[in-house]
Order: sequence, then C-alpha cells, then structure tokens
Amino acid sequence: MEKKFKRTLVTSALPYANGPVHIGHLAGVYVPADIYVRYLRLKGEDVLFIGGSDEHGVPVTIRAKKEGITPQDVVDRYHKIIKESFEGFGISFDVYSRTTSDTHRELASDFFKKLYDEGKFLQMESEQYYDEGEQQFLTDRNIRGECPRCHAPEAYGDQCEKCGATLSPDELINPYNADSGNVLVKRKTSHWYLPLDHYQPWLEEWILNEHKEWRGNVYGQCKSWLDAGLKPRAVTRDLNWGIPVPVEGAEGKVLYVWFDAPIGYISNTKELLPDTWETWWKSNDTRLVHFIGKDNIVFHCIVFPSMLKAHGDYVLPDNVPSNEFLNLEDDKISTSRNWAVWLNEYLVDFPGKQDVLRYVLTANAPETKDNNFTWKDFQARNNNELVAVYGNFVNRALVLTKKYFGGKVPACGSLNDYDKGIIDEFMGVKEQVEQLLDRFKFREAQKEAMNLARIGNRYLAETEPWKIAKSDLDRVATILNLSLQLVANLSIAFEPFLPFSSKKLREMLQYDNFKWDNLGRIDLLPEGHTLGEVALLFEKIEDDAIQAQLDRLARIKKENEAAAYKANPIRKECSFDDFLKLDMRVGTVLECAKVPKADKLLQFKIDDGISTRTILSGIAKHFKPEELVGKQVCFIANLPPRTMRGIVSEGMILSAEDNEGNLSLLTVEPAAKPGSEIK
Ligand code: B3M
Ligand code: ZN
Repeated sequence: MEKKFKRTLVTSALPYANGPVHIGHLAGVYVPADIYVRYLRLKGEDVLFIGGSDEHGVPVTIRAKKEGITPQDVVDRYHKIIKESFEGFGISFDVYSRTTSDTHRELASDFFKKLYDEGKFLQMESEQYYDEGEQQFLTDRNIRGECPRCHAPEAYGDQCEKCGATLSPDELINPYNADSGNVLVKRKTSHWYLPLDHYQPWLEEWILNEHKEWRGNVYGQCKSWLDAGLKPRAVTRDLNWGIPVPVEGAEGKVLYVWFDAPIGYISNTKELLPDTWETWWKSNDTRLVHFIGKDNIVFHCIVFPSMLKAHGDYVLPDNVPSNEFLNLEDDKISTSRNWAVWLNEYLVDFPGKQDVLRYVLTANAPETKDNNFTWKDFQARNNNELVAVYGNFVNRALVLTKKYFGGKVPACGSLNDYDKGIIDEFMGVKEQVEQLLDRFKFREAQKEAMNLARIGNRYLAETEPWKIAKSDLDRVATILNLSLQLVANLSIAFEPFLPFSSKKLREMLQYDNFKWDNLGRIDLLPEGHTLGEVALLFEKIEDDAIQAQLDRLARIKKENEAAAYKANPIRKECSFDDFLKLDMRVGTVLECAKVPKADKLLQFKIDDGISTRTILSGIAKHFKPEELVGKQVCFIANLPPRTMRGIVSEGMILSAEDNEGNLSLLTVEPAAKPGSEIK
C-alpha cells in the first residue's frame, strides 16, 4: 500500500442468480478475495468484504420462462444455493445480500435519479427489434435467426453457436423471437446513455498514468478500450425485470443490469452498516479493491468508475485484481453445457474437503493466463502435497510429542547450527508470503506457505528424533519443541488459504491466540502447554472417488454431443426432383496437393471416368494430400465451376462432419469404376 489508507473495502463480483456457482467462480474471484481479506484481518486491519447476488438481467427472465415460474422464483432459488455454497467453502463475507433488496432498489434508483437530474445522461432514440404479438422489445440473446455466415438456422442475436461468429441482431437472416417464435419488426425506442467518451480523458489519466501497477491483463484491456475510443453506453433497457427507470415517460424500462449491479456493492454495505456505510464509500482514506473475472474488467475499470465519477461522492477503486479463466479437463467451463464442477455438488461428494479444493484452485490459479483443472491433478496435489508434506509433518510432530512427552510441549534446550539454519529459512519465507499477498500473487504466496511445511517436514526427516529417544531425550525435546513451534506457525500462515484445516490444527494444538504478526516466532507454544486430540489434518483421496467424477464428466460429454445433433435438425424437405438434379459420381484421386498460400485448400486431380477434372476442397487442415492419392472419393459433378485463387474448381468433394468439426471423406466399398453414379 503506497498511500496511507485507514481501511480496505473488498468487493467480489456479484454472481448472476440464474444458476449455481462452479469452480471457475471460486478460482477466479472468491477464493483469492477471501485469502486477501483473511490476511488483512489477521494483520488486524480494518477491512470489509462485500458480496451478493446479481439478480436482474435477461438470463434470469429466460430461465423463468423456460421453467414457467417468475423471475423472482428463479433468483430466490439460486441466491440461496449460491449463498450456501460460499458459506460451505468458508468465503468469509461480512455481508452477502442481493440486488432485489429494498435497500438496493432505492439506492440504485436514487443514483440514477441524481445523474439524470444533473443532466449527466444523453437521451437517444434507436431502432430495436420488437415483437408485435408479445408487445415487447427484445434483447440480443432473445433474438434468433439464420446465421449470415454458416446459415445455421438458430443463431443468437449476439453469437452463432455453430460457427462461433460474433453477431449483432441486425445481421441475422429472418430474425424471430426465440420464445414466441414471432417474426420481428423494427421499432423506435428511447434510452438513456452514459457518455463514456466524455470521461475518456480523465480515464486515460487515472488508469494509464496513475494505475500502472494494475495487473497486466487488466491494464492492457483498459488500454485497448481507451485506444479504440469510448462511446456513449445505454444504461436502460426495455424489459420488465429490473429496477424501474425512475423518471416520467420511462414506463416499461428498467435500469440496465450492469448499471444497477455494481451499485449493489454500495447497497450491500449500507444494508450491513446502515449508520456508518458512508465512511467506507465516501472517505479518501478508504482503499477500494474489486475482485472480478476477466469478462468483467471493462465494467469495473471503465463503466462503474465513470458512474462514480459522474455521481461525485464516492471513492474509486484502487485496484482491480482480475483473473483469467479456468478450464475443466481441457475444455471451457460452460453452464449451458453443464461442463463444470458445481460447488453445491462438490460439498456433497467431498464432505469436509473444502480446503482441498481451495488449495488446488489457488495452486492452479488463472492469475496470468487461462489455467486447467483436472481431477487427476486434484488427487495428486491432495495426496502428494497436503497429505504427504503438510499433514505428515503436523502428524509426526504431534504424535511424537504424545509418545515421548505425554502430549505436553517439551522444553527447548540449546539450538545447534542446523536448528538455527531452519529457523532462518523459515523467517525468510514469512516475509515473502507477505510481499506476495500484498501484490495479489496468491498462487505464489500459497506455494511459499507450503514451503514452510516442507521445511518442517524435512527437519523431522533429517533429525529423526525417534532414533535417539533412548539415548538423548533432551535433544528429542528440543527438536519437538521447535517442530511444534513450526506447526503453530503453519496454522497462521495457512489461515488465509486453508481456513478449515487451520482451525482444526489450532484445536489440536490448543492454540488460539493467533495473529499474522506472530508468524516467524518460535515461542508460540510455551513449555508444558498441553496439546489437544491428534487427528489427521488431510486424508488420502482414493482412485474410485476421482473415477466417479471422471465418469460423470464423460457422461455429460456424451449427452452434449447428442444435444448438439438435436440442435442441428434435419433440413426442410427436399423434393425428389430436386434431389435428382444433383449429379454425384465416384472419382479416383490422381493427384492431390496443397494450394500455395491458402492454408485450407487442397487441389485434386480426379479421374471422373470420362476425363480428368480439377476440384478444390477446403479440407487441407484435416488430411495429408499424399495420403489421398489413389483413394476413391464421391463428388458432385454438375455444380457450376468456381474460381478460387485463380484456379477453376469443377465440382465438390463430399465429406461428413461431426459436431466438433472432425471430417471423414465419403468413399465407396468395394471400389467402383470412376464415373459410377451415386443414386
Ligand atoms: N453478474 C457478471 C458475472 O457474474 C455479473 C457481475 C456483476 S459485478 C457487479 O460474471
Ligand atoms: Zn454460424
């Protein structure tokens, strides 16, 4: 911390209450935020940790419609599940509220009203798609139509899931309402816009000059937004779920979810501290830190700060540590494809093992690049690190103390050079953990904490006190005294990362006066202090538990494949006469080569039974040309010739494509004479 701040206000992104939360959320936002907050609390700093559910927005209404329930029903259900999941993982919010609370509605509404009254918005008209039957404007996600690129029949207004193209609703061919199926018309509508362009010079100074210390990914994204030039952004929507726009003539309009959600940080603080919340939000000696995922960067670094600046009363974020994404078994986590490890399910499948997931997610934290979670790695880190290093050291130290000293901390005799070396190493690591945590480097910080455990484990392995118990019990006492001090240190060092096991460990040690400043001291447990019951800190995770998770994912993958075919339905009927117009033949590949400078194209010379013809095919990524020579292929012989890269292509080679884009060539069995007709 460079400037002198009196208090730290930590927020973590408000998850949408339209589904449960998964490991991606935990790894990207909540575990790092929780580590940071626990660390500051241990240091005795004044800190508040604000969380809550984001309950407005279109996805909630889509789910409600699908299930035939109200949006409020949807958010009630998921707010509860999400809140319980966070509690289950020890995410230590001071408040976890929701954007449908009265406090929030009022505060967000007042916020808008103040900006409106002060003329901080632009009001502009635009044409949007409208469903006359349902009498409603549609959002991008609710509009479907034919993809202009790949002609898939059901692309969304913002994206085609078949070819991955980013789209705008205007590009769709024959757009219709995804819910009602009605054809859409364009209609004029009026909205309020925050003129971000107006804040551009200020943002450039504030971010690009004054916050060079922000993480590279955050700074870089801000810079590219600023370089592209900011434009006014609509802060209202035509929708019936959200906070009504509090001005006359705005019937049927609500605040855009991204306008109200970040204000939720303020309202939730107000709900927690009705009398003193303003000290947290309106004094310059508050340090505001937003923990978010990378898809939220622009809203937290550009849009929300502009809103706060326009309002004028509030502090601005001092830092916005944002993570990249976590993948699951090498595949993008996806709620709609159920490709996730859901936190509520994990808590049932692995009771009492919250810290294991916290540990693994931090060890693989996607801090600087996207990262991958695999169940095998989860098992290995548990068995080889938590059990074999940390757990083993703790267990040995405690069990040996029980055995030789009746569970009382033995006296520390004189330390030899080896002991002193261990203590030095230990103290060095402590300072490093601090520096890393101060710079939001949680992954490395946890690694250093684990190093403390490694040092302890090595100390016992090398001094082997069990071998000298008969000959030199005083030396054993010293070794165990020092080991127990190290164990007590571990219970502090790991408290931010693994709070459940730290608590368990403190119970075993009967050690409760703990704070960060004690870290590095070797007099934490006085001589004669009685230890508590010894239990295993971590347990081995067996193969069958991991296999069960892998089996579940394999099942989901299968289901998704079937669903993908269903989403790509058989095209509408084609008459037999139309079919007969296609002349399909068998040909033999005489030559095949890549077309220079065209990475997708292969050029074939085909014996078509009558003569030879040239066909170009965009399948170079899938086949090696030399392997195709001599093969028989099926092709359409009567398409009009097409010129590509200056070469005339006289036909089309047929292949089959699965939903992941893998190609197989159509061929004949047994071999047929070139020119044979396909009927
Ligand atoms: N609900 C998006 C998300 O969950 C959004 C964050 C709001 S933070 C104010 O990724
Ligand atoms: Zn497409």
